[in-house]
Amino acid sequence: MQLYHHPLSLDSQKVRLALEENGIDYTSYHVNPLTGKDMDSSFFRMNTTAKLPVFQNGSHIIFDTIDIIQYIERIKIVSLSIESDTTNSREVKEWMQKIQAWNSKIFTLSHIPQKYRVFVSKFLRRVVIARMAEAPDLAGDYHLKLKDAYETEEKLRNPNNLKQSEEHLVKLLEEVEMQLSKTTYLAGDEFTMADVALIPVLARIELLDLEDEYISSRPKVVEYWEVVKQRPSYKQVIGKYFSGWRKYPTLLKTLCFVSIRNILRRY
Ligand SMILES: N[C@@H](CCC(=O)N[C@@H](CS)C(=O)NCC(=O)O)C(=O)O
Repeated sequence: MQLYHHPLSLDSQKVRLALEENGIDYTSYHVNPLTGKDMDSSFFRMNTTAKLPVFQNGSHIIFDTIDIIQYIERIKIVSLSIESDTTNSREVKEWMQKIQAWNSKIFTLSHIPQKYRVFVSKFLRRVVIARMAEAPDLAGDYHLKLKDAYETEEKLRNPNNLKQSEEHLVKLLEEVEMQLSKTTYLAGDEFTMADVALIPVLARIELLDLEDEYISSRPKVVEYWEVVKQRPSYKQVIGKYFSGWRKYPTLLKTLCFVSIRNILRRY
């Protein structure tokens, strides 16, 4: 089994947490979207949305995050010949869908200093144009990615889009706070894939230094966040890259790569 992912991608983090929690071995391929690796024709041919993550098991390729997580759970159930626990699977799925409905893109990009954002997005547009020249048969799909990039820039110019995303996140966190006042974890007193979907959202808030606004005012979420951060899966998937000072070398590495490529005009 292969997973194409990146530590910075929220949906990749969800899938990697699911793999770690279920003890599933897989071959890991890092595809850094900030350096345009997702635009390499070898990857893009398989996945013309260029979105991460992509999970592959033989000829079976899955692009949807929830589908991948459910597939991973099924692998575990089959490989251990255990009874499928359906007692709270409806709640788990509902929570996963609710969390998945919040799109982190505008929220994240809006909280990155504009000079870095503009610098990286200009670089990425040049990467797409260079790849298009290398693989003309994929030009139509590369064009869609360029269009998408311009539309995102446009959305970022309208403050209503950020406002909507913030309101959506607040509503989600309020529901989570209410749930956590009744149960230890999101879908009951056991850790489930619903928690796997939520953890990267909290990690994104922390990465952007927005805990005071979104986490600290919600005591149950604060308590929960401290508990789940102790899990080996969190440390492996997120903590290793983003805990405290660690986020600086992780982000700096990408920025250096982009700067050097820009100076050399190598896209
Ligand atoms: N197919 C995925 C979408 C995954 C997705 O949106 N991934 C983000 C990273 S977390 C991405 O790759 N974005 C790049 C882009 O929007 O161009 C799903 O709905 O589960």
